This record gives sequence, structure tokens and C-alpha cells, in this order.
Amino acid sequence: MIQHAPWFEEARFGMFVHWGIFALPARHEWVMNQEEITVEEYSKYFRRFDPDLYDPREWARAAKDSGMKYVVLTTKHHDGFCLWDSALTDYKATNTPAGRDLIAPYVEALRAEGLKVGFYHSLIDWHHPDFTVDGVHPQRNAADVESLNARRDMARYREYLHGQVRELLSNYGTIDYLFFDFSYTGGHEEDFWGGKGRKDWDSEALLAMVRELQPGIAVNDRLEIPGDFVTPEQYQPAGPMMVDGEPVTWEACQTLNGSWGYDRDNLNYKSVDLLIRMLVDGVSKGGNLLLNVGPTGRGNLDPRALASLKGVGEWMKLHS
Ligand code: FUL
Repeated sequence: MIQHAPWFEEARFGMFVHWGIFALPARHEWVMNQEEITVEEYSKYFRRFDPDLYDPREWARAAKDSGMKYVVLTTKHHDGFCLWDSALTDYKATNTPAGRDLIAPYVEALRAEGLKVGFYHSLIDWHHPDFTVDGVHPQRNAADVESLNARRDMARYREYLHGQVRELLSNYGTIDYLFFDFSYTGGHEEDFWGGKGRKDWDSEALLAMVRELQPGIAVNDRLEIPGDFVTPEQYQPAGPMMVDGEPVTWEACQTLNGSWGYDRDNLNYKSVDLLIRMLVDGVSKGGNLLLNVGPTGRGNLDPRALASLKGVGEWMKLHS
């Protein structure tokens, strides 16, 4: 049990929301990376981001009706685009046609429905000019990687990362949950894909700041130092999860169709029956399920996602 956040294991079921300008190409939240799109080319989505159907109260009601107790939204995903009015960048919702901070109404909507408030925050940033180009960067195959990196300084990026986390945990009242994503040195000192991890983020200082600003927050394990819970991704653990022989708090995150961001033409949806089995399976092994939805570029939930949530909700009403 997380001593300072006992609600977490009681909650058992939450909604993950992957939303940002990657919802416009509607292929995958990694589209910038997979298609090696430059910052300049990608900015067309920034210029057109106009979520006229964004109503976080609808998200909150859909989560609540399906039996979920908390929601976790991507404040910034790996593409670097920020949904809130950060003072540290221009690459934010306020400067798109959306023209406003989209995190404030989200937080308010969850509180109104009695749901716990969660943020996802990407450690990786493919937009920031100081984030060095490594083996998993969209510009990894650029002819001039070395000269690109000569001007980049991870120490400056680290300051930006800490500053943005400070904003998010200072300006929106109590935040219950934080999902950092992700480190990829594989825990080794030597470079792994030119990988980034604990040292790049200064994980110890970052986590200490998080704990100071929000003493009751539950934080995940992707800073490459122990957090409050571990995060199996897109698989069901075989049994209760253990680290070094000790049982740990865990939460599996799962997609509806294999993609986290809105993927319009991907029809590979899990059935409601399977989703319920996954929830029961996880809970029977002592874990939580964080089930993902990827709202469209206009901000609404796709009818197929809504139908899945509704189906699980009907079962939850009778059996939870
Ligand atoms: C991964 C990310 O790279 C995915 O895009 C997604 O956010 C998932 C929950 O975590 O590591």
C-alpha cells in the first residue's frame, strides 16, 4: 500500500487519456517519430489545433459511469506540445486556435465528479531545442546530427523539465497522481540507443521537488529510481508483482486498440468482454488497471471508445 496515498489501491480502475496535437494526424502518438517528421513540418498540427468539442466534463462522466475512480491526462507527450499555459514555452495550447489553458478545466471537471486528478508528463521532448538527438529521436537519421547536437545542452533541458513540473504541481491545487514517461538507458551507465535516464532528468532532485510540492501524490517508477508503484505496459502480469522478492504496488496500463493516441483507422478494438476479464484478472493479482482512451483532434471521445467504456460500466454497476 502507498502509505501517503491509500486511495490508490482502493481505486483499482482509472482512465488514461492520451491527447495532444498528435490527435490531428490520427495515426499514433509517436507519429512524429515513426515518420521522422521535423519540428517545422509537425507545426502544421500546432497551427490547426482547434478542439471545438473539448468538454472534460464529458470525459469525467464517461470515466465515472464506467466505474473508474481517477483520470490521468498527458500534460505533454514526447512531441513536446503542452496543454497548459506554461510560462516556459510558446509551444502550448494557448498559442494554437484553442487559445486557452486546457488543463485547468480538466482538473475542475474531475473534482466536480469526485475523481482523483492525475497528470502524465513526458520526460522525453522532441520539440525542445536542447534535447539531444539520440537513437529514438525523430531526427536520428538527419545528415547533420552531430552539428545539431553541438548546440544542444541537456542541462538547459533539465531546467525546463523541472520548471514545468513545478508549474503543474503548483498552479492547479491538489494533484493526486503523476506518471513520468520514460527513461531508456536500461538502468546501465553506458549509452543505450544514446539513451536517456536518471542523470539526464536528475531524477532524485525531480522526485524530491514533486514530494515537497504535493506530499500526498502517487508517483510512478519511470524516473529510473523507485517510485510508489510499477507500471507494466500493455501486458497482464502473471501474478502479484514483486521487486527484489518483495510485493509491490502496481498498475497495468492498457490500450483499447493498441495505440495510445487517437488512431482513427485502427479497428483492432478489444471486446468489452476482454476488457472486463483484464480488469478482473489484474485486480485478482492485486493490481490496478489504467485503461486508455485517445480523444480526437476536436476533443471528443470516439463513439467506439465510448461504447467500450459503457460496456465495462454496465458490468461494474452489477459486480463491482
Ligand atoms: C510509453 C510511451 O512511449 C507511449 O507513447 C505511451 O505514452 C505509454 C503509456 O508509455 O512508454
